[in-house]
Amino acid sequence: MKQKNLEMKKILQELLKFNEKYNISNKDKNINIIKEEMNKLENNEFTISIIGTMKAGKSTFINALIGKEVLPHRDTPMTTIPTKVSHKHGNKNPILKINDFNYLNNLIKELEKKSNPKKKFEKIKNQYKGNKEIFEILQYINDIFREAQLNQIDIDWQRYKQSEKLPTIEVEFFLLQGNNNVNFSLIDTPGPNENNMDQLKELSESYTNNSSAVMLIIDYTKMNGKEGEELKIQLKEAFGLIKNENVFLIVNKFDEYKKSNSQFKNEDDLKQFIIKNFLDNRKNIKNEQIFPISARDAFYANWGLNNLDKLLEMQENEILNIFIENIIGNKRTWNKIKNDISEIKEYCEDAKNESKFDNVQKLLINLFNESNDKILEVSITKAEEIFNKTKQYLDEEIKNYEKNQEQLADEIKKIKLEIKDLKKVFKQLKKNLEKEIKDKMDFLNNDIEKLQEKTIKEILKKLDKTDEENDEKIRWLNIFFNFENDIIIKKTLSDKETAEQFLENLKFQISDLVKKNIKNFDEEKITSIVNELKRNINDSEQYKKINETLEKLKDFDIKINFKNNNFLFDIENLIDVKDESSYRYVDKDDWYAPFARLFGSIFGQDDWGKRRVKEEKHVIEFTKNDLEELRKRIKKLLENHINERMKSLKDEINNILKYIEDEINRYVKNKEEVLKQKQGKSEEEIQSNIKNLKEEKEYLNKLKKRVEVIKGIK
Ligand SMILES: Nc1nc2c(ncn2[C@@H]2O[C@H](COP(=O)(O)OP(=O)(O)O)[C@@H](O)[C@H]2O)c(=O)[nH]1
Ligand SMILES: [Mg+2]
Repeated sequence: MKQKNLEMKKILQELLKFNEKYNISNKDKNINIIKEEMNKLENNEFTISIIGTMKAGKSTFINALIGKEVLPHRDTPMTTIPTKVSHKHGNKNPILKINDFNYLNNLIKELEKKSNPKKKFEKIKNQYKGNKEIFEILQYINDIFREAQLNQIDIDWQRYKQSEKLPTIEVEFFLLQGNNNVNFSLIDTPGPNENNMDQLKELSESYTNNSSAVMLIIDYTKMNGKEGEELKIQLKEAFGLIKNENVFLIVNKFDEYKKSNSQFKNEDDLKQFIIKNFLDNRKNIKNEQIFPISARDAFYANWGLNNLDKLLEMQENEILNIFIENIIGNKRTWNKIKNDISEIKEYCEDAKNESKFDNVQKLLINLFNESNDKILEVSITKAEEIFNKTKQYLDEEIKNYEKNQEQLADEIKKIKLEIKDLKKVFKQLKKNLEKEIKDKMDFLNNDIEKLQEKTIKEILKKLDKTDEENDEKIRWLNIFFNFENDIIIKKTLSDKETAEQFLENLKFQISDLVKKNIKNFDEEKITSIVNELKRNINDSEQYKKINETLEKLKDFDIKINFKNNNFLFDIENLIDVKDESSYRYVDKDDWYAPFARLFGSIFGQDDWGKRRVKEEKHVIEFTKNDLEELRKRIKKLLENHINERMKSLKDEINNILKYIEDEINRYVKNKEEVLKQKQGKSEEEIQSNIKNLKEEKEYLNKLKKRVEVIKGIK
């Protein structure tokens, strides 16, 4: 292999690695192309795809080029599977190699199983010799494929994407005699209308795409109307597959030009017509790439020239008849000249000239001479296309990763902000609640005095009622404002037990009153404060925000419960039963007693005629001082009670805050964990990915530069 080719093959090898490794667009196709190109470089293989509509004369054209009848033409059945024809130095007699015969034999086996009625098929060998055998076997292979399709047997068309799997005829091309430095091949592909199978179309496209050059055979007689439209599409497709300069248009059957009035003035007129009508004025297709020829006349003229000495003895046969008809003109002329070899030779040479086939032959020889460069050139073109795709892929991947990186930074920022926000919002909530509790407390403290007075009033009212039974009938209300003796209640009882009972009752009533008032206070004030607090928490912006983030708080019910605190209002030591004893003088019952009393009054002795009697009294007294003391005690009790309530309210609120804080902390911790991961691992990952891709791109650029060097060496 030449140095340049070797280097190019190495580059392709590297490009192949890229395409195997990454998801580059049309990856599979790229891989196939690279492998084909490597193959061609390795084997110095130059391939020309012959494409064209059915019956345009492809096979005839190939036969004419080779100078031998190696492909079935005339009215033989259509081609289904492409056939490769390779120039092989020294092979005068064509050899058909079926490299894929194992696969075909398996297909045959399946066909035998499926066919109904049972059919026996001949096995296929790996090699056949001579025109007759080759024609037969190619036809047979076509039959097999057709039958397989009819019997719904799956055909693995993909395998034929590797051109070495195609049936290959090896024969020495007349024009290339003696040359063996290039593996020069033509591929006869089925026309698009020869078989409707998409797979076949795909196959043909893949060959066209991988060829060093393409010769598109156009039927001169079918350039108008519906056929012309089809041709237009075909041309467009062909030019999409291969560089313009490597496409050659062969306008076949140009012998028909003379036979009828043509729409074209001359050849140039025809060429212009093609460029204008079929190629949308493609500027870079030159006149020189269009060849009006007659493949049939060229073939038979050559055949005649090659068989001049045998013609005399030749029995009448099909080929001779066609020769006579097309080259000589008719049987009559033939009969006149058939003994004059030089005359026949002249006819042949005239026909050959008129067929304009020389131009195509020159083209073939040129292509052959340039084939080494062309192989390299095509591989460079293909490589450049794939380079671009690969670069595009790498660029996009880098862009994606960079976008990822940006997104990640954004996300990190968001999380950090969220954490900060949440903490701030919570702090605000806490502060608000604390302030609110303090306000409520102040508010309640204001209530203490009112409650105290209210309670006192009620107690006094009660005392007043008690008073009604009092002997001394002290109207307390008057006294309240203008106390006489500072005594509000005074009850004197002679019986101790009754007195104590009275006092007990009084104590109970006062305590009960205080209790009742505190209970009411709890129910009205404290409950409403708790409810208000609850509402305020729920409605607060902060709570809503926290709730939104945590989700969890949704089902969290704010409960503020108070323990029932039992208390006894104690008025011991405030009012007591005081025991008093006194003496009284009562008249004696003695007979002298009245006299004694009389004398006593004269002498100023009160106790004469009387006796002293001791009397027990039990007094209950409630004074103004006692009232003050009671007021103080009530106040103290209220204060204690409210403090206790507020303390437990604070505790409850703190519990709530603690719960929220715990949830926030848990959430923040999770987020921080995520953050750590994102900041650490993923960022690192992305960065290393970007770095790798950039290195890959750099390497790709180096490879591309190596291609530039090869290009420069020419
Ligand atoms: N008039 C004329 N007929 C041709 C020429 N070349 C081929 N044909 C005829 O066109 C038909 C199809 O030829 P063939 O080579 O089998 O076409 P393919 O289907 O494209 O391979 C045959 O009958 C040929 O004899 C030509 O140059 N002039
Ligand atoms: Mg054909």
